[in-house]
Amino acid sequence: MIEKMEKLHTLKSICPLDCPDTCGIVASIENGKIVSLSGDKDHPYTNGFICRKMRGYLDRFYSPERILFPQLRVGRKGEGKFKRISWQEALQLCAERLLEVKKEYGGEAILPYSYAGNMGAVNRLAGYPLFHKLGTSQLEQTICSAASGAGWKKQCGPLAGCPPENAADARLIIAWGINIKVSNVHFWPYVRQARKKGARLVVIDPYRNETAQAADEYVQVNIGGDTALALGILQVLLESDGVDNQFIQEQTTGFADLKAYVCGRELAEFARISGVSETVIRMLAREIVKTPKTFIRIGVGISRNSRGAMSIRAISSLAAALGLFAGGTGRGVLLSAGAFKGETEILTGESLRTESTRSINMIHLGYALTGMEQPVKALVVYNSNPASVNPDSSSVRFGLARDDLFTVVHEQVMTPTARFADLLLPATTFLENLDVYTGYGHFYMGVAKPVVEPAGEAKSNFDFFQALALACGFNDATFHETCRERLKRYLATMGGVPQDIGVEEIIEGRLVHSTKSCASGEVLKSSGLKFHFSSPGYAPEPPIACLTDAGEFVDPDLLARFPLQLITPPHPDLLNSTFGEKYQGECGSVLIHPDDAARFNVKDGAMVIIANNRGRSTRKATVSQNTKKGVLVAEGLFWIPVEDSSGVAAGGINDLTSQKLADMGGGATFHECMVTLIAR
Ligand SMILES: Nc1nc2c(c(=O)[nH]1)N[C@H]1C(S)=C(S)[C@@H](COP(=O)(O)OP(=O)(O)OC[C@H]3O[C@@H](n4cnc5c(=O)[nH]c(N)nc54)[C@H](O)[C@@H]3O)O[C@H]1N2
Ligand SMILES: Nc1nc2c(c(=O)[nH]1)N[C@H]1C(S)=C(S)[C@@H](COP(=O)(O)OP(=O)(O)OC[C@H]3O[C@@H](n4cnc5c(=O)[nH]c(N)nc54)[C@H](O)[C@@H]3O)O[C@H]1N2
Ligand code: SF4
Ligand SMILES: [Mo]
Repeated sequence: MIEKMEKLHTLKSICPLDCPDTCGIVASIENGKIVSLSGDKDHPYTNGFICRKMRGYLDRFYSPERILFPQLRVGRKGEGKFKRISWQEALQLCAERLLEVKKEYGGEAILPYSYAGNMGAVNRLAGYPLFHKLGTSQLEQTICSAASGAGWKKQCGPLAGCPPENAADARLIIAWGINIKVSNVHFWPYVRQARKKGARLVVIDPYRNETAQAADEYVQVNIGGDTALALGILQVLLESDGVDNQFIQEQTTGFADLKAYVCGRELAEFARISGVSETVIRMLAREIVKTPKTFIRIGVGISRNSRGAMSIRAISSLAAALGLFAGGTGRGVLLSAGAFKGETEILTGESLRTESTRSINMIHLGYALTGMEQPVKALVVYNSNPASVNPDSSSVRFGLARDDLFTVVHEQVMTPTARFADLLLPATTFLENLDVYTGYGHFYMGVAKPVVEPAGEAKSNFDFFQALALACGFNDATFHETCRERLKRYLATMGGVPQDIGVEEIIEGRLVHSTKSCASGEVLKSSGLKFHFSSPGYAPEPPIACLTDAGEFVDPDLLARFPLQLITPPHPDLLNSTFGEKYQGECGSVLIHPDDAARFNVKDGAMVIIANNRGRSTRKATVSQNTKKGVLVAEGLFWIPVEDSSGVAAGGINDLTSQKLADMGGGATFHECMVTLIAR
């Protein structure tokens, strides 16, 4: 026993996943093996607990699915058959092929593809310097928050959100398009504390999600109907002088334009478009007026439709009319923290680029690999699993199956994308890496060091791309620096860090709280920043938050064939498609309203095909009043079943979603998808 105790020790780390909570994690290590992961008690926001996904992370870390060595494809594309090769061979082959493609077709024929599998700033962007040097096509990283970010920026400029901790003293918390109990679990304790003191939680969402089920009040809104709802509430507030006139006068511009628009329309129109009755809109406005301590937590999912950025613009305008940007006890509005910003050039090496090349929106990967002029000939994927997470994913698979495409995948486990690799390379996890992690749902930042040696021959993104750059014959200083050197250079430029905290201290594990949050009105005042209700810009973007068109939902050709709307929000046990390896063969369920189930002759618990003009996907039917008539809800990006139990080949849920873009920022429209049901 004593011997065992001596061998057990703990080391701190930080969760690398794309989750607003960015938790402090404690790894317990025994004889060189990690035996458990738990929440860091010293991290004020994590407060000692982590979600069940990450408590189970070691299953992934030590999984037989883990990729441990470089491998070369021997089977058909997508078959997933490989033979082991050495890193030296792999790097040489990779460098040769990329340089050949560049020589024959130009740098634009190479597409680097990455997203947020690893949120560490250095590793996330580690491929950029090499690809700038190579002069490849550039990737617009839009798949998650591009539309919401653009909408926020249009109204709020560089204003940060308010600290989530403020919510603990709120009397009214509004979860607007965010499933807190699933995708932001560390916000929930603040909700609980506030409710103990008498606060009410209102959830505004198209379906009664887990958070709505635990709320005091659930408001069922149409998908994309949030602008109408926010403006409807604002109209009622204006009628009863329920806005914060002092804040509007002192710290905003352009309110008169918005006021004229809102007061010039009928409440009935806002009710019809939002799907929320006039009575409920009035009730919400009354509740807000009587509780100045209101905190609005806005999700990102709300922006994944043709009116998505506008929804963010309208809700933030409502929040500004209420003066919530001034923060203060129990008050606030939070979409994304925006707490820290360093000089990205240090991470991306953009100045290495000597030729200007095309940009490809990552949402259009399927198109880029199939129909686009000037075809992509080499694809390098890291930090992402596009065969599962991209919209219209059958077009992605179709592209990945091309014999004339050279595909490199740097991955931790054998994902649906990895199966299509020509060259498959092993990636480390956060437990084997050095990096800095900044939260986007809170205002903390910290550095995590490796807690164990890399498994097998796995390399971090940083080490892989440094080695590949040298194999390509590039000799710039940046390709010779160590991860620690790059991290140090980056941290030295980080805005939001209090002046008395040094870089070495941060690298040694000091957790930093940002100086940038709108914690109180003083921060807003001292920064000299203002909220702009009317923000002139390029046409066709309207200067104020206003009603706009509903995209696919009003396309008569589609409505005639595919009468149901589908949304595909997160699942509690998956992080986008990460952890899919644990649920292979499972296709997940779909919520169907009883009236729709009756119409399409679907029985509860039966397998059902969801289909549209882009593809089809099989799920298990859950007939329930938790969604409304006409709206299907399929949680989770389960991996593509190669073949389901009855032998029907079908894709993942993203075979149904669209590559078309949201209203701003080039963001995705995952939650705007017309489908039909086929009973089986
Ligand atoms: N467990 C788990 N946690 C996650 C993730 C995960 O996959 N699993 N993903 C992570 C990532 S990358 C992100 S970006 C965040 C995303 O998390 P969120 O910001 O919460 O966004 P979504 O989950 O897409 O959607 C949240 C809610 O918005 C609702 N919604 C959809 N359309 C509309 C609309 O038009 N109006 C309104 N009012 N609501 C709408 C959905 O029904 C859903 O309940 O979560 C992160 N956390
Ligand atoms: N239908 C629908 N589709 C969606 C969404 C939705 O709500 N509905 N959500 C969208 C959103 S919000 C997002 S953010 C995207 C997410 O898209 P992705 O960022 O692709 O997310 P993941 O599915 O988590 O895949 C990340 C992959 O990176 C790998 N990885 C992790 N760490 C490392 C590393 O250090 N190095 C390398 N090389 N690989 C690593 C993981 O093993 C994993 O396979 O999906 C989007 N897709
Ligand atoms: S996924 Fe989110 S909640 Fe879970 S440990 Fe990571 S940061 Fe925390
Ligand atoms: Mo995301």
